[in-house]
Amino acid sequence: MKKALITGVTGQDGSYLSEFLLEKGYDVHGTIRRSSVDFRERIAHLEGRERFHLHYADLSDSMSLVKVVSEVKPDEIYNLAAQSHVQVSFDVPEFTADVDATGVLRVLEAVRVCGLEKSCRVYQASTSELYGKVEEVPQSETTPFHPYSPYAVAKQYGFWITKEYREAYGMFCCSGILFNHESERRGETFVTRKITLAAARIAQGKQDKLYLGNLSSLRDWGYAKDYVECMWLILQHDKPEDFVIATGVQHSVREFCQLAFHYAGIELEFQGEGLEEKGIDKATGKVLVEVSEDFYRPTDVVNLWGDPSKAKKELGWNPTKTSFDELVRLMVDSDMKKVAVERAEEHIGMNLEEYLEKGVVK
Ligand code: NAP
Ligand code: F7E
Repeated sequence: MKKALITGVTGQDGSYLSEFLLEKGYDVHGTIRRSSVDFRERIAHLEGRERFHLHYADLSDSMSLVKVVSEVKPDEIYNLAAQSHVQVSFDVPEFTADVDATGVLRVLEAVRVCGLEKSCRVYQASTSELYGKVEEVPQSETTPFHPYSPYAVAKQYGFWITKEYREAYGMFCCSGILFNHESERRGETFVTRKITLAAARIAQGKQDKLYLGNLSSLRDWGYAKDYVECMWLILQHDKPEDFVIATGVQHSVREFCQLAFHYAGIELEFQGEGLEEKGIDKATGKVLVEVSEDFYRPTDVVNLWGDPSKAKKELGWNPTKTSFDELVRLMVDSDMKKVAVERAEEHIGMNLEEYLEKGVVK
């Protein structure tokens, strides 16, 4: 039975990867951080399973990493842990560098200190943010990097140190250069989830308006569940190499917003430009989306579009398993249910007849 160690197991990708590897028969070990509140929602359904184990470790604490690597002796490590929010990285740049840059070095060194450099394969969660102020469209493995945020600069170190350990020590360590991938489990402050949750709340009368930043920003959005398969494929490949993982299809934040509201039953029309642009409900004329400077970044990456040809050809991966429309729909459906449950809970004092009569749950 193969053993995998996942750092960042409580995150969006960590939870899907755990499910994927358990399904493949792996013994799955994940690292978690101590927190005053419980952030294990995404993996709660896996806790207690025979082949699923949790360990405390932090990417800023090398000893904790050495300890977990020496205890588990994994065949594969998936280093997913990171301060992953680009806008937040402008507020906490030093912390971001410690975790997203030096943290990668700590994981690689832990493997060496434990004498596992010949047996343990390492996947590094790299990012399309490395292309930043893009120098080529679409972006592939040969496109030059131009990181454009403290997050991207830290991740660029992670990318290069992974390559360095591969070349210097012959380790099987690779980076997946993943473009944005989303899901029902996406953190609520990333733009897609912020939109689908707001669309669901507005449609059910729980929110009046949604404030966003740059509506013209372009992204190549895929489904996280499809992308974790690729992380695994990269480590099963016959040679250690880096891969771009993307759908090859690009949309704007505005388009995402329009489609999400459509699936929530509201047809939006955008009028105006820049800070004055507004998303208006065609049926009622009400302004539901406004632009706020608060969500603009000092430097923003505005044109990400990936070329997944290499992953398609060499890993046999299908980049369009879940289409953009399907992704938006499944996120909206999930948030419509979540909001309906929240509303039902608020009415918990009601008797069932009254409850159904008032149409609380549709
Ligand atoms: P996420 O939901 O934000 O999860 C990040 C995980 O890292 C969480 O489990 C978090 O733990 C953990 N973590 C944060 N700081 C840590 C530290 N100091 N020590 C140990 N663990 C720490 O991110 P995601 O979307 O799943 O992304 C996974 C990885 O892929 C990240 O490295 C991200 O930068 C990268 N990536 C993501 C995308 C994307 O579109 N999702 C694209 C390209 C690359 P807590 O739960 O305790 O906070
Ligand atoms: O922003 C614009 C924003 O925060 C996408 C991380 O997983 O993917 C993610 O980083 C775009 C940006 O993701 C709002 O300016 C407009 O241009 O959803 P996001 P991100 O920055 O692309 C990459 C690949 C990673 O590696 C990261 O870990 O949307 N935008 N209005 C907004 N963004 C947010 N968050 N909130 C807004 O209100």
